[in-house]
Amino acid sequence: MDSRLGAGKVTSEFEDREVSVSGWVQEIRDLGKIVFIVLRDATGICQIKVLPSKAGRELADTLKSITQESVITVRGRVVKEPRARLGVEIEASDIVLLSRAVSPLPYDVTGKVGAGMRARLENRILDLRKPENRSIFTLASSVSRALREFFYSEGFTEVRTPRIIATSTEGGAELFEVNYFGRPAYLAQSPQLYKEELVTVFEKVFEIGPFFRAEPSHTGRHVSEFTSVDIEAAFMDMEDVMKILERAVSYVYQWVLEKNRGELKTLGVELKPPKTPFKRLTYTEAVETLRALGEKIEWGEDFGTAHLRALGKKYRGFYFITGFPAAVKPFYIQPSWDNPEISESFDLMYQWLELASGGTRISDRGLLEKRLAEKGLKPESFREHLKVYEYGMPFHAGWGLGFERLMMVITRRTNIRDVILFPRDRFRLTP
Ligand code: AMO
Repeated sequence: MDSRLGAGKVTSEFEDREVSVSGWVQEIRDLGKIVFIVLRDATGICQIKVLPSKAGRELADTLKSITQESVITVRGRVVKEPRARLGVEIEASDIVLLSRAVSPLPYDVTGKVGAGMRARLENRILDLRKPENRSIFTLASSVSRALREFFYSEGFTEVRTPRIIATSTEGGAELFEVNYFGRPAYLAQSPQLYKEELVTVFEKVFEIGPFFRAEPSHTGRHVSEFTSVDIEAAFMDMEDVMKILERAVSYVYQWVLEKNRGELKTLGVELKPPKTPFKRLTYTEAVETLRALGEKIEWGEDFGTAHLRALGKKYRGFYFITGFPAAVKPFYIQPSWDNPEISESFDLMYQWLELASGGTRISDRGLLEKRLAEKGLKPESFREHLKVYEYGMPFHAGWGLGFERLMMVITRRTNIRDVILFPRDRFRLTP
């Protein structure tokens, strides 16, 4: 049994009691007659007081070896101290130094010395100990739990699809090749084809997991390894799954507003639940808006960063862009029935940031083969997938939401690396 008391739990409730706390030394101040230690663990911080005159020789020696970020166990009595944050502190009778940290540390954990992204990532494990960074990832854990709860409440089954695959789904250029026992294989860019196949078994599936893109662009919103939140549902079309996406986002906001007030406060974020339904705008309307704003764009072009920035200035909050040209969407998206130039597709945006994309899928094998050929892909490479269309394929739809992009919106961070524990990009493979 762990008999430790959490540092953040040391309150007046424990006054006059003997307690034991373990954690990291955030700060140590030696004032001669008195030594103060700020001790931190996962639950928060507490103040420790040591009076060297009262302490024995052994404790006095231990004190001398304690450095910032060392791990210690403190035993002592909780006493009233109006100047301490929680109105009490621990008067230590015994301290055990469990693990001594180097001094000086290569990185300032207190945040008193500012650090750029590069220095932060080079020292990521120390950087993550800062309260605001811990809060980001406590929130991320809460958001992934909220998403799971939401999907279960809507009758979805969680699935796990392969990360090592034989053919590309989202475009060949962004594929990482791996040597698979001497033959080429790839890291999955998304669970796309598998999740579509699985609707023939479970009808409604979701997956939250890492996917890989050999992103050549070095931006604040692209990384080589990201987390995708995917759904796919049989007997649904794009409108149906857009509504699910709205509900999912609202559910997450409500969840964190209820459960993560402390983290939001640490991050200085005032979160307001988004209003639903989200605004819907067609691709054609977006092009017209961009032209009216003086941007150059031809109908049929995909949006570049400048276009997205311009749209983001005009449309605040969450909104959908629907009906993209079939040419800019992947082969599995259903072309519109009344105009095959456009497709049954959508992106969910937050200002200028694309958060998710999805659509109604092609459920007819002949059309899927035709679209593959039109995209310059070999139907032969998709033999396994095409086979499934012979075994009873209902109409279906789904989407993929970038988990980290949603976290950027919730935490108001503009660099995706802020919301990834150990980000991977073109220039970063460690730590
Ligand atoms: P798409 O390629 O648009 O669609 O990806 C879905 C969402 O995933 C996020 N995302 C990324 N996040 C960080 N770094 C990256 N390199 C990166 N690439 C993508 C974005 C994006 O909106 N299979 C389809 C989805 C579907 O139709 O169900 C797909 O992968 O937030």
